[in-house]
Amino acid sequence: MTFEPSADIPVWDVDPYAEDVLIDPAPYYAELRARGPLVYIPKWSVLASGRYEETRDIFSDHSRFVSSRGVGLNDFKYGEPWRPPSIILEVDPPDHTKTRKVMARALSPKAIAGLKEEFRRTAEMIIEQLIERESFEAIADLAEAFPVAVFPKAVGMVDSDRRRLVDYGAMVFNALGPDNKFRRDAMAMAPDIVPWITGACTRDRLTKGGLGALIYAAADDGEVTEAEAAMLVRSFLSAGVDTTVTGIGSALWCLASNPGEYEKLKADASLARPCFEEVLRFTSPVHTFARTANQDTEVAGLRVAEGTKILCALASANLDPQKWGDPEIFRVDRKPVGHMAFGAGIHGCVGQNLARLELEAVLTVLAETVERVEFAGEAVWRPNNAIHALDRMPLRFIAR
Ligand code: HEM
Ligand code: OVM
Repeated sequence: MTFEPSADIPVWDVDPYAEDVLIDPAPYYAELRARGPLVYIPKWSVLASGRYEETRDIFSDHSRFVSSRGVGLNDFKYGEPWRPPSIILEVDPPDHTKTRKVMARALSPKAIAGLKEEFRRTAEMIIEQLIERESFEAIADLAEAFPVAVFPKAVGMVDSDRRRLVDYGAMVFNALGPDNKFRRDAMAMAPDIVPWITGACTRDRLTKGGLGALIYAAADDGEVTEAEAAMLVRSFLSAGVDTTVTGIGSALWCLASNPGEYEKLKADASLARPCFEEVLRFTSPVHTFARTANQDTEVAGLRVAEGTKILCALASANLDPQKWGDPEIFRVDRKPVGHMAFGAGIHGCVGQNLARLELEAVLTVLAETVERVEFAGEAVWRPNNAIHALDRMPLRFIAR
């Protein structure tokens, strides 16, 4: 759908989904913020928001800026979704309220507290082996290896498949973009991966005592149907792997790039959690989620017509100098309260406590056992329509 944007909104002939932008987005974000609170991008007939204040306002107003028309470029009102929509991410209240409650309970601090020791033991085992090696491939051997070792087990999956879990995440996030090369390449994997994912979500594929079983317990109580429970387990598998893989990869990249900041973490391992928050602010694993205006409205005094998609560049909000002092500087003790990497408002990441528990384990063990984190080759980014992630990163761990 094309439309005429309000005349006071600047028009920018840019493709936010071009490979060079996805790989190195900072210049795009800087110009997006400089051009105005909203810009119109004719290439995809959408608005984009890159400043902190407006991005936060849009995310905080779920009644005007809805998720039920999809949180990517495709407007579900007109275009067919590539899979049955998520019953938590891609819905509005009141539908959202019920499923959110069930997911929030399964991912509550209480429900996940028992995972801490296992996360720590696994981080110790993996990092111990990496210290022994001259160098290693940090994305495969740590960023992927750790979540894939702990997360499917926490969910209670009886059989895990690293490649399919990681590739499904890449698909889900690439699907939020336009029909470009990245989306098409990801979608080519669907016939292999989607049936496997769907099959992994049923009650009989999940052990007792896992997070998946907590969702099925809600089905037993009549809070959700059996089919809805399966869809919520699918949400775990959609949102719970690539995000933390990216978080770990980007944390290692931040620390290898800023040895002085790694020294601070080593001197005080209790900085593990604040360090992760700063990694999130600085790198924003999910760089963009969209909303759709469900009525004629305004943002920052600019007219926004019903049906308009707004790309909310969370990564840009997290680098906005109007909000953050020296946003281009990575500081492990910044404590960036209010960052947008987990979103904001009613859809704010329901898995954030679990993500923090994972990163706390990795960063604490790192600080306690690794003297120095060094690049052993060039770090290369992997373009994805919604995730800003490393593809490969050779590293060396020097033992403490
Ligand atoms: C929602 C980011 C980890 C499950 C979100 C949203 C963001 C986000 C930005 C908001 C979506 C929106 O407003 O449209 C991240 C990041 C993570 C992470 C950066 C790790 C570093 C996880 C994990 C899980 C998870 C580990 C599952 C265990 C979800 C779910 C939603 C969500 C189900 C939808 C919530 C709703 O719509 O109410 N996440 N996430 N996430 N996340 Fe996460
Ligand atoms: C889902 C889901 C939730 C958050 C992120 C995500 C785009 C998917 O419920 O399927 O990835």
